Parts: sequence; C-alpha cells; structure tokens
Amino acid sequence: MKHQLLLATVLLGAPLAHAATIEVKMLNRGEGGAMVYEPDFVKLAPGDSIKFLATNQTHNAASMPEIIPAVAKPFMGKIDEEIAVTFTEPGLYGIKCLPHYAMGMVMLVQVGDAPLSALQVPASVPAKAKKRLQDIAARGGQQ
Ligand SMILES: [Cu+2]
Repeated sequence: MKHQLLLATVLLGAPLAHAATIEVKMLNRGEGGAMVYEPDFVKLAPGDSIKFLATNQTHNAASMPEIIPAVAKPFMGKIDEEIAVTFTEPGLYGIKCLPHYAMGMVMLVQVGDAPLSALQVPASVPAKAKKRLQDIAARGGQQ
C-alpha cells in the first residue's frame, strides 16, 4: 500500500517537473529597438508557459488571431498585467501588444516542431509588425 501511494505521487509530479516557464519582458526599449518583447522569439515544448513581465508600463500581451493554431485558445492580457500563459497546442503563435501593434511590438512563439518556414503573415497585419515577425522567422529564431 505504501509503495502504491509513492508511485502515484511520482507519476502525478512528473509533467509539472518537466514543464518550463520562460520570462518575457515587455519593454519601451530593448536590444531589438523601441517597443519590444525581450526575447522576441521563444521555442517551447507543449505544456510550457511564458510569463509576460510588465517591466515597463503601458504594454500587454495578446494572441494574434491571424497567427495561432486553429485548436488553440486565444488570450488577452490587460495593460500592465503580468500573465502566465501555457501553450499546449503545437504550432506558431504571434503575440501582440495592442497599444504598440502598429509600431511593430510583436513576438513569435514556436511550440513543438512547427517549422518557422510555415509562417504566413496576412496583409491585414501592420507593416512593421509583419516585418518583425518575418525577420524573426528568417533568422530561425536566433538572436
Ligand atoms: Cu507595448
């Protein structure tokens, strides 16, 4: 009986132990220029999370309806809200800051093995945001 309890504890604990949380700063200015997420690219395994830090004020993090796996749940943080988002569905996710979307404040999240070459940025996305997303994909996610 004692052994069975121990085994159950270990099995339940296993997924939590392996899930990672990556911190992303929301900044007025970073190495990538003005109005940036830092880092602006994150690669995750399904079940990993990102915590968006309100390092500077007047930013938020929201999923882009144009770039999200069809089965994934959209999210929208409030301005200055630090949110932790768990990404369970494999695929590519575009993240945007609503006040600075037109200034190109976006980032890309790759979950699982979804190829960056599959990124499709529709014409409805503002030019600076589109360019930043395409630049991230072109450099293969490297800084
Ligand atoms: Cu912003």
